[in-house]
Amino acid sequence: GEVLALSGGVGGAKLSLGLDRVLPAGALHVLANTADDFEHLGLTICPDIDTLLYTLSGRANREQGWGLEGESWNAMQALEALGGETWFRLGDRDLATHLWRSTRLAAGECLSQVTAGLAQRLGLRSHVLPMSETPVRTLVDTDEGELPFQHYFVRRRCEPAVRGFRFAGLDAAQPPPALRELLASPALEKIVICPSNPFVSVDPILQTGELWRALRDAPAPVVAVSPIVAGLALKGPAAKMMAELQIPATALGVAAHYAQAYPGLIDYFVIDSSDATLSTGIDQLGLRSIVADTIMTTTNDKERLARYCLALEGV
Ligand code: FO1
Ligand code: CA
Ligand code: CA
Repeated sequence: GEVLALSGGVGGAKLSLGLDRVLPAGALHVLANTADDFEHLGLTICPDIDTLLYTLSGRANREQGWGLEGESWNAMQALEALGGETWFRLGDRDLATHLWRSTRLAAGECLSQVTAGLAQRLGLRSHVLPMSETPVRTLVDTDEGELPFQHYFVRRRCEPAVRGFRFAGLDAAQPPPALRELLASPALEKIVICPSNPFVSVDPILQTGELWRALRDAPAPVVAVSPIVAGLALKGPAAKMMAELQIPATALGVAAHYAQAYPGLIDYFVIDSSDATLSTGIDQLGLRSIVADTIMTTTNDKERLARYCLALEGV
C-alpha cells in the first residue's frame, strides 16, 4: 500500500525518514509545506522541501536544522563584502539546489517536476511533493505589523509577538497532479500528519485546495503526531506562538486546534508518554489519543514511531 505524510521541516522530516526506512521503496509520498518558500536574491528557496530532500538522502546538517552537512560559506562572505543581503544564509552547496530549481522553474517546469528531478538526482526512495505548484506564502500578523514568513522567522528571529497568520495565494493554489492520483487510489493505506508546526506548516497544507476535506473523506485513517511534548516544541517556535495566540502550549492545545479547524479529520492523535495525563481531554474532543515515545533522537526512534503510526488500523 501507499502512505501519505504531511510535513514541514525538521520535526516532520524526522518521522518522514522513519517512514521512508520502514516502508517498501516508493510507497511513501511526503507532501511538503511550501508556505515558507520565498524569492530571495533572485532565487526560489523552498526550505521545507529541501529539508526533506536533504534528510531523506542523508545529507542534512543535523546541528543547524537546515541546509547541507559539510557546508562552506564562500559565496555569502563574498556577498557580504559587496554589501549584499546576507541575513538569510545560503551555503555554497545549498546554492546549487536553488540555482538548479530556479533555472528549471524559469524554463517553465512546475514545482512538482523540479522537486521530483532533485529527488531522483539525490537518490531518494520516497516521493516528495509540494503542496502547491503555485506560490502560497505565509504572512505573519505580529505586533510589528504583517511580516513575510522568513522575515519573521530568520530576520526577526521569531521575536515579534504573533497575532495570527494569513496564507496568500491559497485561492489560486494548484495541488500537484500526483496528489490527486494518490487520493483517488485504493492503495492509499495511511495518512500521517507529522509532528510539524500546526500553524505554519500543517495548516497551510490542509487548507490548500481544502485538502483536509479530501483526507477526511478518504478511506485511509488519519494519524497525527503531536509536535508539542511536555509543553515544549521539540524544535522551532510552536510553543511560543501558541502562548501568544492564547492557546495552551500542550499536546491538548494542538489536538483542540485540529479538532476545531478540521472537524472529523483526525482519527488518531499520538502524544508522548510524558503527556499521558492529557489522554482523557483529547478523547473528549472526539480524537483517539494514543500514547507512545515520540521523541526521535536515533534512527531507531524514528523507525519505531513510524511502525507504531503505520500499525494503527482503520476505524
Ligand atoms: N534558518 C535560519 O534560522 N537562518 C538562516 O540563515 C537560514 C537559511 C536557510 C537557507 C536555506 C534553507 O532551505 C533554509 C534556511 N533556514 C535558515 C531555515 C528555514 O528558513 C526555516 O527553518 C524554515 O523555513 C522553518 O521551518
Ligand atoms: Ca518550515
Ligand atoms: Ca476519515
